[in-house]
Amino acid sequence: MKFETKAIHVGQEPDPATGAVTTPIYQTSTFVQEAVGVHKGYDYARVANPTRTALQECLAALEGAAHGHAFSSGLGATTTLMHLLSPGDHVVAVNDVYGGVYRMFSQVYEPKGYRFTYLTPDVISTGLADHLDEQTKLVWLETPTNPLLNIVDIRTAAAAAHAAGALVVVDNTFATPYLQRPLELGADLVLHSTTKYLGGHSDVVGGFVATNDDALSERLAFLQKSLGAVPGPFDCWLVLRGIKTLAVRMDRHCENAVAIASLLERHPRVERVLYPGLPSHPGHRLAARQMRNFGGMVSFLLGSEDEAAVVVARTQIWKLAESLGGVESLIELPARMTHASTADAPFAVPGSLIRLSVGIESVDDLLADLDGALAI
Ligand code: P1T
Repeated sequence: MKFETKAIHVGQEPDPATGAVTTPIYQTSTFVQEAVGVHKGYDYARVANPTRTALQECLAALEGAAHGHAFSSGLGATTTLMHLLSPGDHVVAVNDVYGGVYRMFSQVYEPKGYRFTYLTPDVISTGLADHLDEQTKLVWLETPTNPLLNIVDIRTAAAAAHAAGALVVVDNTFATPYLQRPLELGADLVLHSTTKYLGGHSDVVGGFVATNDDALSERLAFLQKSLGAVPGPFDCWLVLRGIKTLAVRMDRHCENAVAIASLLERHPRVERVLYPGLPSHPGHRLAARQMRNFGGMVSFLLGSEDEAAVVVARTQIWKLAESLGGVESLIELPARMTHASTADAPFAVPGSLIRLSVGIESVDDLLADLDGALAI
């Protein structure tokens, strides 16, 4: 079965009780038992819920994974993964991770005795082995990265990590499984903020982890029910509905993004455009190898932070907001918004950086609005 068909059908057989074509929202916290321990596979909704099961099966299939676990948010998924580790363990992470992940690592886990090393995407892609030690349990990758759109070589990094006995997690939020499948490239775990492209409509917060490793999946199911960062049935249903149109949405996000990136690259006020689909991007060839297309996120640098702050407040169609991956176009200033928590890090994002989440509106309207905001 091809990707588009799986997205619509896997885990979503018509409801056996009623014939409902669309997976019902099983809005229930508990399930009746015929006798103690005798039930239809569900006893309490923190442990499992049929709407969540449908989402987990569908999204796992899209990632080419045997197992999937849904969480209350991307950070809920991250917290749960961190419980695979213990104080004293060492994590190597790409240095431009999402600001919220950096905040969790540096302000929650580091004070508890976990060790973190942050490496540039280039070092991770070419010289990771030199930075791993006996305590290194996890290599945390994001590719493309948020917000600098750097590309990390998943296959090379996974080989180095595995040689040192470390697990590899890829946060696949920016690419989605339609554009990139990290497990096929050697990753052990794939993580998503389903809040973004998977939900696709900026109306839900959720997270997800997939793996092909039976033992890891068993541990994650245990952690999912024991830590309790689970999504509600309606949230699962919203993500499941979003996923059905993922392929067509991503095609349009990519098509619009390349047009926007090309306009920005020609614009005299723009100092630099960061989009892996541009041949000028240092990760372009690698992205072309490990991704189907280059995604809907574009970042660019203006001359100063003040100029950037003016531009993001001037667009009409592009809404000034955090988050990404919805049908509507968003614009933001990472240094003061999504990535403010990296301000003290050596790899703080430049103040003059503007990040775009390119939506699926008419590209002509998007180009005109952005061009207008950039006019002096
Ligand atoms: O917001 P939440 O669902 O908890 O997901 C966190 C997260 C994890 N990974 C990546 C790559 C992300 O981009 C995010 C959330 N990011 C934003 C809110 C943002 O605007 O970048």
